[in-house]
Amino acid sequence: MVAISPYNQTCDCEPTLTDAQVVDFCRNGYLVLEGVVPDEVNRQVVRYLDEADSGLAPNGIALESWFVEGLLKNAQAAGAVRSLLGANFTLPMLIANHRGALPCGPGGWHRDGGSVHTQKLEYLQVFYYPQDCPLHFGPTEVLPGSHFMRLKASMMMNFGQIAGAVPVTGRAGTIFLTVYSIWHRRRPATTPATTENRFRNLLKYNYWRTGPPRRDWKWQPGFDFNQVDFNPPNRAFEQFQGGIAAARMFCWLAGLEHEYEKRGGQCWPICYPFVPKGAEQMGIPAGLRT
Ligand SMILES: O=C(O)CCC(=O)C(=O)O
Ligand SMILES: [Fe+2]
Repeated sequence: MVAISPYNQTCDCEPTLTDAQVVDFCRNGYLVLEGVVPDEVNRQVVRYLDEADSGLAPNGIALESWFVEGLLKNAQAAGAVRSLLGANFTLPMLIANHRGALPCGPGGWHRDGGSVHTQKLEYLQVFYYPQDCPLHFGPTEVLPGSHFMRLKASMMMNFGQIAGAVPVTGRAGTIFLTVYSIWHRRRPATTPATTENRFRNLLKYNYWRTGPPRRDWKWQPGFDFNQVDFNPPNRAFEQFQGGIAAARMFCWLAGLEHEYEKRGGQCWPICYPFVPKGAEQMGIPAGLRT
């Protein structure tokens, strides 16, 4: 073991997300990178969680160089984090494991403690499955677009199946990035325990930004922000409100917050289906004009 604690360490790499992918992250509140961690690392993680620390906070795993390189600095995950949080983001310090013995009942809908509702994306909450997590293993379920929806936790807990919710299934090595305040819950795991698989493990950790936001991900030349749908897919919002909130987050990320002005009514970004190609919506920030 090499002691290279990532505490307070920063990381930089090339951004991998395009304008369209950053828009999608703002609308949905999450992004899935399926099976991006190599099997060898996944197996090492499971071994660590079975043999070295089976608790809820296996922070010591972040002292392992194979974990830092294979997971925390994983090329695809770090490229996405770099796109959303900018250069020199901090590596996670706290590692949580939502480890459930199989089979297992569902969790209740919630957003995690300490959430604030804001257009600012100062940090990301990232989840990782070291084993395959199909539906019967009880994946985490998220409600796309819910990172902007306000509701008291005590009310949210009462919901059962919500139309438009998405179980994030994935094969071993799947990482998904979320806006911290997204509504989520654990799906029931119906599969019985086997000698090989007695638990479903789910690691969770945060990356933080260290600099002001700028549009320094992968630009798509000619990308027309007048023609973009910012609305979350589930339409659970009052009409247009989800899209307005997502566009506001996008502007903040692009460093254009001072240019974002929602004057109300038929103003950017809500007119996209009706705007003729080449025309500009009222109120589109100058920095996003074609
Ligand atoms: O176990 C799950 O799938 C959900 C976990 C959860 O709620 C959390 O990590 O905050
Ligand atoms: Fe949670």
